Amino acid sequence: MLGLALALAYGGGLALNVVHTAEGGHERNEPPWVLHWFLDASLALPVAVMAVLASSALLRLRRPVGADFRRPAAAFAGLSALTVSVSVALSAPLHAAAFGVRHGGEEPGFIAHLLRDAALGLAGNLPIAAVFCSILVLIRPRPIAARAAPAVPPTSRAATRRDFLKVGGAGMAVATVAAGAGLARLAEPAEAGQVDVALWVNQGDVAMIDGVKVFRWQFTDAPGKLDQDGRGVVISAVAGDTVAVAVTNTLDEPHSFAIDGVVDSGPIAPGQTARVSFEAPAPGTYLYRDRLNEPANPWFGANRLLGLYGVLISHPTDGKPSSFEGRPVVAEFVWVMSSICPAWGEQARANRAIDTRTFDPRYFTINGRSGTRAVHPPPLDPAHPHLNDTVPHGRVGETALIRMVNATASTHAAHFHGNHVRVIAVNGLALPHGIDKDVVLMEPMDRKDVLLPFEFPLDVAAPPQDEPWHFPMHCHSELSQSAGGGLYPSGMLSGWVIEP
Ligand SMILES: [Cu+2]
Repeated sequence: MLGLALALAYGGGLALNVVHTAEGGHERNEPPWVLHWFLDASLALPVAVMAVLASSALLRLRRPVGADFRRPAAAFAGLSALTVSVSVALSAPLHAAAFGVRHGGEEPGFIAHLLRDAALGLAGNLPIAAVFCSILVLIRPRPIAARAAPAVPPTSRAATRRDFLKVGGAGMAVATVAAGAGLARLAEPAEAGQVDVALWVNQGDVAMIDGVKVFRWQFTDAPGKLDQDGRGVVISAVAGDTVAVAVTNTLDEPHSFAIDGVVDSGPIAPGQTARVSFEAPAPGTYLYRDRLNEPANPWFGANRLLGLYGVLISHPTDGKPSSFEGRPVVAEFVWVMSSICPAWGEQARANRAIDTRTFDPRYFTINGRSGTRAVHPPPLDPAHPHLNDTVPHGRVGETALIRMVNATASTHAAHFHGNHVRVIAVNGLALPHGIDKDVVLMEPMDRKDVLLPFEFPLDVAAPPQDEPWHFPMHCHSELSQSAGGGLYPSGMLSGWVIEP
């Protein structure tokens, strides 16, 4: 805006100065021509800046959501040229009085003089503004107008400097068991029906980022299987579906399968299979877990902390989880936060009772991966799409949904750099208008659904056209930051990417 004001003040000033000189106008102690132009234009600059700012404010109020940037730019150019011309012409009598201006010919009347100067200024300013704003459009062709004037005003918008980004997520096929499913696109709405799930309670060593193998328990989707990425099996259903789960306990001690307020298998003896059936609850994100070895406060349930947890997604019946200011969510991600304690793993390996006083998690993971393993996940493999499920990515104009679930016993705080996310559900409670946050607090066992809009921060003046932009996401919890000693090698770290 300062650039445009400069161009208009000095360019338009040139036009006026040329005409006044040509008709033989004079001031007392007139300086040389070029210097005169420069001085007059500099005097006009504050007026021009105010006029350009006023034009901008005027347009911002009326800028339609979703409009292309070219129209606002053209309107801005035209209006700025007009307001600057009129303001400078209005200030001319002041200028004339101060510097003793004499026109060469007959002195025109005030109104005639004003109109003439404004018209002259406009003739010079319009082409300048047109060129200036064409350059603006050329270097920034993305539709920034869509960032303004949300249909539903978020509570924190007025207070935030940055605009809001959409969140993308790993899409689950609706009404299927998405065992480790990753970045699928959202499925079409499905009929309510039956979802059959088979789970096995297994155990074994899981490799950490530093090569250390930690003994873990897991719900997996095949006998004898162990998921190295440790997110657990994601059960995906549509609200109202009948979900039938068969849980086989292959271990030497009882385990259970439970979702608070929905289902509880009770203890499943070693070698036994329990069959439970329940109606998929209201749309949202749920944590299932082994509820055994759990004190009164379920945060510290030992069997869950040893790895026996997973996520149930209940999709809305219309298949549309939400939208971000009218822009539909195109992908979903599931982030399961877990804390991994090698000491507890050894006690479980030795079939000893867990000594809860020895809980000392050395790894904090998202979908089983910590540190740079989650920031730079393995290349997307069609056979294992979940291997890229920690880094939401999408194009400008797209929105993604991240379903965050905290399976740890500690509070975590996911800080999204680059933009805000909109929290649309907290522990099953839908927030109709959402709450915009750049740090999402996750208490133990919390489930929060957030929308991430893929939009550049407003302070990125000219986003690159042909390369992806990466923004970090990191956990602010000190436990996670310094886990295992050091800075984040074993902590929760991730990111998101705007693709070209
Ligand atoms: Cu931060």
